[in-house]
Amino acid sequence: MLKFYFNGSPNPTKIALFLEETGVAYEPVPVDTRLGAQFKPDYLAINPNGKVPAIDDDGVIVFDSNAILLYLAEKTGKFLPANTPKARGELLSWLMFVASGVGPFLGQAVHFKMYAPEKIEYANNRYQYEAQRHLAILDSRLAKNKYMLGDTYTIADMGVWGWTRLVPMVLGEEAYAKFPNVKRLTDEISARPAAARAVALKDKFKWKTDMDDAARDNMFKHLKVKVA
Ligand SMILES: N[C@@H](CCC(=O)N[C@@H](CS)C(=O)NCC(=O)O)C(=O)O
Repeated sequence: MLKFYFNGSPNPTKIALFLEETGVAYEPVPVDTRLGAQFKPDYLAINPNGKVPAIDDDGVIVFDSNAILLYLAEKTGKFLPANTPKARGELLSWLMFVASGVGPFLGQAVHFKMYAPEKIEYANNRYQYEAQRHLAILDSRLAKNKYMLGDTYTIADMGVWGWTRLVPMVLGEEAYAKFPNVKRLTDEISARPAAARAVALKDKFKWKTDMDDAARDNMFKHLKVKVA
């Protein structure tokens, strides 16, 4: 059975959504990153990047969330756009935009806002600005299209939802007002039963909740290593 290595953070939750939407049988395997489980040799053999998510699909290993979405969509034939060069070009473009832009910039925005040991105004402003710039691009796309690729709900929307459901945490409670189309899509997906199950998956397991020194040592290794 497909093993799904995950925690409750945005990138794994996209995959949980796909698995729940399709009903693909899977075994959830918790990886508690605050305890450092992502650096255990057995897990690094699956994902050398030491992050979640990853899957082991009967010996086929895939890591990086949007690669997993694409792999599973192609394998099952589900949640893909029309099989045309134009639609595939759009699919790849938006999946990569989310993987290389939306995820990293929103992730760093959270880091500098909530976790950096010093408040660095320059870094905070840069990442908040870039997070908003990426969301504005999604918003203008969604002003013209019901879903990221037109009229059909696809893995591109799942990739977006993984991050956009956390907009209030990243940018503040009032931020959705600036991105009404992003909010519309996010709310629509969040209302789906599969999304509720995807978000609730983490609650079936026990996790380290404290962001204490031990958790920081595991998650922010640069704190103890001077490279620059
Ligand atoms: N590009 C990767 C990024 C994965 C990633 O950053 N995962 C985070 C959770 S959303 C993580 O594992 N953080 C734990 C850590 O950095 O130690 C993907 O899209 O899967």
